[in-house]
Amino acid sequence: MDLATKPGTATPGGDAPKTAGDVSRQPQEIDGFQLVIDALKLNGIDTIYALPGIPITDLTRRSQAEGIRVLAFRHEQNAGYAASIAGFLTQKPGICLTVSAPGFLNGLNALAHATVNCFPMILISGSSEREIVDLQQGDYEEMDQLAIAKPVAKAAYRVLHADDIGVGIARAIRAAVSGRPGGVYLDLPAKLFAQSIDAEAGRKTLIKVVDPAPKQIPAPEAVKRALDLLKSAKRPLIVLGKGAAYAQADADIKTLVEKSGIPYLPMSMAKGLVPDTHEQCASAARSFVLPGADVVMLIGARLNWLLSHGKGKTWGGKSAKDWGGQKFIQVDISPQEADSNVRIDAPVVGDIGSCVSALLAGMGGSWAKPPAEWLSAVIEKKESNVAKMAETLAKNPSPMNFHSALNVVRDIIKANPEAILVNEGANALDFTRSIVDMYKPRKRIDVGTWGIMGVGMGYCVAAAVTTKQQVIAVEGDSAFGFSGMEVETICRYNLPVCVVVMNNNGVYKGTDVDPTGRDPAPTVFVKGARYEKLMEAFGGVGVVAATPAELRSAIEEAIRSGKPTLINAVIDENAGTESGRITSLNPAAAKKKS
Ligand code: ADP
Ligand code: TZD
Ligand code: MG
Repeated sequence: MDLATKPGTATPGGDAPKTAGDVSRQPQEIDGFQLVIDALKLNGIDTIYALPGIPITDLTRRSQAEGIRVLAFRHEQNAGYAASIAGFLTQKPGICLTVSAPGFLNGLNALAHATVNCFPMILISGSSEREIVDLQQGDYEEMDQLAIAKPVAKAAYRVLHADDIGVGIARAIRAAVSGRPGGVYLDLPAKLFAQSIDAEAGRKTLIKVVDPAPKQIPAPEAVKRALDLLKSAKRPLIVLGKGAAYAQADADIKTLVEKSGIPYLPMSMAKGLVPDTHEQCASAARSFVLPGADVVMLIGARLNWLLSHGKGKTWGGKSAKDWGGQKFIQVDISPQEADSNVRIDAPVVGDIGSCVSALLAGMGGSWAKPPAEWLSAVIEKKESNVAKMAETLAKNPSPMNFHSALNVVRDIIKANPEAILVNEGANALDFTRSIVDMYKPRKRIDVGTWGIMGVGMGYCVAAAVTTKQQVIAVEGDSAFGFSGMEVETICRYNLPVCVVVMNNNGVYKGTDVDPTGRDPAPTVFVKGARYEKLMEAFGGVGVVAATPAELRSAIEEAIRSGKPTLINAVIDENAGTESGRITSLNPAAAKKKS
């Protein structure tokens, strides 16, 4: 089918000829709206996460009329997070569409999030009139959006002429998905949408991007260097990061892990890339394998704060700045990543699919497993920690705590391994990550590199739409508040999303008080809040669950019915700890240490 102007498809607001008589007398024209839609469709973009308004309302309408799925949100930040995670899940850039200045700024947070997390996303924002913006004459929603987006985007472009739309969209797609993926900003001024050019000539300006994320083959000597180092290891460890999950090289990664026999540690969003229940999984022995390992192979994981920068006590160093003495292999698409925190002895630069298959080829048929003492020490540590956790999980305290509630979620995910688990909060995040095993790749999506609150409902929408699977969101009550209004969006599109709000009456805990007695403490909320009524308000199912049994039957029913459901899981308000697992990052704790 011809993707550019089709007779009879022009909608009000476009500049296409109105009658057959016009068509015979005038050359056919195509407007900016249509060129944007055609360029997106030509490149396989089938979904847009949006919030309409001047100047992009007609772009949302006409995109929908042309078969693109347009999901309209209640706040651009949530549309943006949805687009970012759609990029992670599909390897296609997730598109977020917003209005100018305030809408753009609301979407900007997600653009930065996409860049920081290496997710491919394009934020497309309408903008006001250039001449007025540049002279700062006070236009409607005036803002120099391109300049503001640049520092947080991987790339940022503005298109001023309709015949540049094809190039603008092609560049945005390439920048988002090639190399290290990231967030791209595309500025489309209001005037552009109304510009009309000759349809025939306009169509010729569109570009179908060929090979948008080209393979990057690692150098043979880099692969050999890495394998030689791995071979020499007495206590090797593999760390899988979300870059490895993104790469969709699932079978080869599992083969690499199994062929090498090396214990592996999945980062949060890499859980399930190889099942958490695999005998080589060392998650339950994390604090043993990190300082204990002598050679560590990082696959799509950065040595940032989440891995204590590769040094300090976590890695067996004597103090916070000391290196632990490990040698590192780093498999990553970014040639600049190596040596960012500690020395990387064997960088392997390339896309993970190509790197892992080259490593596998280099390993050949007879690869010696790591020394038995190391493997048995890891297993021993792991078994004792798993046994301790099992004891805690078996308890059934009243009121319910994080463990007894998450024991239920753990069983449910085991029985429904295809379900997507969305997770945010502090304790609600940390406990879920350590208690709920994942069995399949890209099934766990969470707060990511920044530990950001607010991704929850946007992620739920995008996960349901792109995967068509059941979504289960485990949300701290604070975390949920950041995007809670999108339960209307979930109901409107009737998505199979079950939100479990871990309601402990506040941020970390619900027990703080204002010492002056005037106000509620900054960390606490209305006690006994009825979050489930929010879902009921829009026609979804709301349930209060005060016991693990109630929680279990409510989630099972949500999965059975596929209906939008919100379960208010009443958790002991004393149960959490300050900042969950990252208490040590609080300035007061850091002060005590120094
Ligand atoms: P985690 O938080 O799980 O540790 P990070 O976000 O820190 O993961 O690291 C992801 C890494 O993966 C980034 O350094 C990024 O460059 C890399 N990466 C992303 N996609 C690919 C890919 N297709 N091939 C190789 N490396 C990739
Ligand atoms: N704002 C944003 C955008 N991100 C953040 N991470 C924070 C604020 C600070 N913050 C955390 O790091 S966790 C958290 C906040 C506000 C909420 C924790 O409360 P919760 O979870 O109810 O979601 P628990 O289970 O009560 O710990
Ligand atoms: Mg809470």
